[in-house]
Amino acid sequence: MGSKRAPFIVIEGLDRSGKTTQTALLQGRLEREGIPNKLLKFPDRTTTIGQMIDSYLKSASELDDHVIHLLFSANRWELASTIEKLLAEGVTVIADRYAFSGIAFSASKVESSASDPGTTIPKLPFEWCRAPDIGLPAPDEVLFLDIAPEQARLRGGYGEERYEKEEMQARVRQVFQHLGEETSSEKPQSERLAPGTKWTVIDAGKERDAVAENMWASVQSLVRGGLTQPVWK
Ligand code: NYM
Repeated sequence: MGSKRAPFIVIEGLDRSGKTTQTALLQGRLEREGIPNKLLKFPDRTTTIGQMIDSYLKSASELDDHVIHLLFSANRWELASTIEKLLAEGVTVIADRYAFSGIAFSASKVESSASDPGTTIPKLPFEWCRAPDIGLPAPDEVLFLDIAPEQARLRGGYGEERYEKEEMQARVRQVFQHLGEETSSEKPQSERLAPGTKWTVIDAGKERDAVAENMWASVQSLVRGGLTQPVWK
């Protein structure tokens, strides 16, 4: 009874965690299994907002930290109704990054403390970073591709974009780990950051095919079975 909807799966991770390769492999697997799917990538650099984000990431423009955070969130809201529509039509949605990246990167920006210049303090409070994404369709599962920043760097170095520095990546990893704990199914649902989201840590330091297998093992029953409950918000 009741029609089923498709699941929403998000892939998160540090820069150089293999996330884009693994997202493509997961999509290939869904194709081979005959499962209708749509791959989204955040930021979506094709929209007007996305172009502003792209320019900021390439350091071609400067924006206040609050402004860029809100643009990243707005860039997700631009696709919120599309995501819900696809899921209702039975199309599995895979997103390469989502709101968890939004929180992790912005909450990792620091400045030196005025009272104690030797220490750093966050530029944006965690709760402020979280607020603009409240109410977005929430994923049914997040696959967090976990890798130590030192190991990520050895994979050919970070690129030229903003945030691609080892100290920043180390802070981002800590915020991701915190988000994972807040999303953990061990907590009562009322206390979780995303009540219906399953958070799965995937060891991204393993060899490519092993990572792909672990990801598939984690999501296969979800994508084969579909869901009856509405999309989490
Ligand atoms: N990023 C990504 C954010 O800072 N906030 C967000 O909301 C999202 C979705 O943009 N370093 C950062 C993480 C990355 C950068 O992502 C671009 P990618 O996957 O390299 O295109």
